[in-house]
Amino acid sequence: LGFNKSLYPTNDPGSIWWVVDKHRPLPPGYEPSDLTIPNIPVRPTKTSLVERRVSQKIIPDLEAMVAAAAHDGARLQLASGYRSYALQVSMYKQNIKRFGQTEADNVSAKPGTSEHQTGFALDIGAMSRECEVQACFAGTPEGKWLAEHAYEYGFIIRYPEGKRAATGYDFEPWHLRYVGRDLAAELHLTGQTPEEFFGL
Ligand code: DAL
Ligand code: ZN
Repeated sequence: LGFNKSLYPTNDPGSIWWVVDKHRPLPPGYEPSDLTIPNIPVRPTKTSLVERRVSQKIIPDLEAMVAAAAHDGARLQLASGYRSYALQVSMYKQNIKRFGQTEADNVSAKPGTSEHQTGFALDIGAMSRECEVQACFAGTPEGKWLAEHAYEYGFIIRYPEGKRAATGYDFEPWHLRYVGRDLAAELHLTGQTPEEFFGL
């Protein structure tokens, strides 16, 4: 029995298989209609609640994942969920200031092309704050747990190491994208990005 690659559309807002990247921007002004704050630990921050919301579609599996991780001693925190177009504008500008245009484009999405705007992506931190938003997060207990188990809850490490040609971005072991359990398992098994798997 083969995997049905056309079960959900990859080009429709709201589809859990919606692929958003540098070549596939969101519709102008897109905002998910079902943004909700999940019941999981959040990274203490001065920023508004906006960042803590995600699409309701991912919440049951997100809460189950964080609980399972805690059971295994990995203390996950939500660092950043949904990001509006306007918020991405300020983050992208900050990154250009800090890193310059070329490097900023390897780590940060141009407004209107960020997966965070879909409501299906989130950045995870560890309660210890160790290696926050750095590649070395992959070596923390939380980073290792995610690499091993996130797919069981429908999440993929969206920007894997060495896949910049396919994804457009450097390794981000903290950035998860919800695609549902079936596709996440398939991508985990094949080691492919959504772009590679769907031939986009
Ligand atoms: N850091 C990811 C690529 C974003 O800005 O959406
Ligand atoms: Zn992210």
